[in-house]
Amino acid sequence: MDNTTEKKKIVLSAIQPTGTPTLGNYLGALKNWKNMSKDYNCLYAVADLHSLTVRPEPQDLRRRTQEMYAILLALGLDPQENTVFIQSHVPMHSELAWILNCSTQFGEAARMTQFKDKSEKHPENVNVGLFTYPVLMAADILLYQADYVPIGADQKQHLEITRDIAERFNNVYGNTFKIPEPFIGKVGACVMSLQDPMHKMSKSDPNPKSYISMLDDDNVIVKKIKSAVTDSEAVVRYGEGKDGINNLMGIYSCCTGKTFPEIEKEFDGKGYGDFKQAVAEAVVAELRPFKEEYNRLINDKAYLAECAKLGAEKASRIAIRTLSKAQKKAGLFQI
Ligand code: ATP
Ligand code: LTN
Repeated sequence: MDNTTEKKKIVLSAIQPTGTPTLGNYLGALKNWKNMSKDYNCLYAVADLHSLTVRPEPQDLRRRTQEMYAILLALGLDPQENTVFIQSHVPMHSELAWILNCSTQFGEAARMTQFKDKSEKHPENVNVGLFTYPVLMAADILLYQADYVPIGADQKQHLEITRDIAERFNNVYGNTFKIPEPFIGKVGACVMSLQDPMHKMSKSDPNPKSYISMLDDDNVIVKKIKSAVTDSEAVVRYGEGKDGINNLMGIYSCCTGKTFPEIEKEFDGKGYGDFKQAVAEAVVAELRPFKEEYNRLINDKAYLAECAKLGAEKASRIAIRTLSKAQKKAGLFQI
């Protein structure tokens, strides 16, 4: 590590291998990961342990973890410059999570909206992992003394509990963890479903027309955007009651860099047909280089394994330092 790398602020984020990421994951999180990779010392993980909470088929989990790893590299992340790894390859995550469990109150974990939503949606499998999910996430972040955590707006509450857990541990045992800040991009913070723009676009939505997958073919992207729910006003402007158009404007803005007033001007006097065509073309152009790189990488399993090994080694070197510090502070007898 040279001096410049050492001085850079630390960024950590992770994504679960629960399916191909959507345009929402991309604009809300992954695009920022790539943008931050030049200016910060970045660590990015595939959160495979987190996804065990939804009990995936073992062969699906294995395949999806590899696919998600290839997706991260296909964003243009350099595995030498950045640390790109698979969470379960660094055992310190689970070890620190246990210690942090003991600094987390039952009541504060029970207040997490994601826990409440997921247990309501899947009453047949409300496992304890789902409950302590944010504590494992706190371990992911605190192990690397991260300064910033790029996430979509839906993960903000988990960042807040991470900060609370870290502050509590620091107060009880002495300064151990850096208190991380969330990094939430403005426009892509929450991309909404194309079919129900009151709800976020989600890769686990049963209706595939509601989301654009990052690996959808160009013609599928065009079709999905053309059938996106809008309103009957037929004027491209940002406003109340225009959730569908607001969402498409957000997507278009993220892909082209144009501001909302610029977009309104561009489509002044034009209908939704023209607007949707332009949004579709912008999304297709945005995802094309990524898709090409992904198709190349997914066929090179040896290269992926080599990068994952390097990532795990680099991550472990940092993680072991913080874990030992926390163990020592908490009074675990060390030899
Ligand atoms: P699932 O639908 O399987 O629960 P998800 O699509 O919400 O998953 P995650 O793996 O939980 O995706 O999230 C990965 C990252 O993408 C997180 O930082 C999250 O905040 C962000 N993200 C997820 N959905 C959106 C969205 N619709 N808009 C913006 N960001 C999003
Ligand atoms: N819970 C996050 C994924 C995640 C994460 C993290 C994000 C796991 N560990 C650490 C940021 C930092 C999610 O579902 N989006």
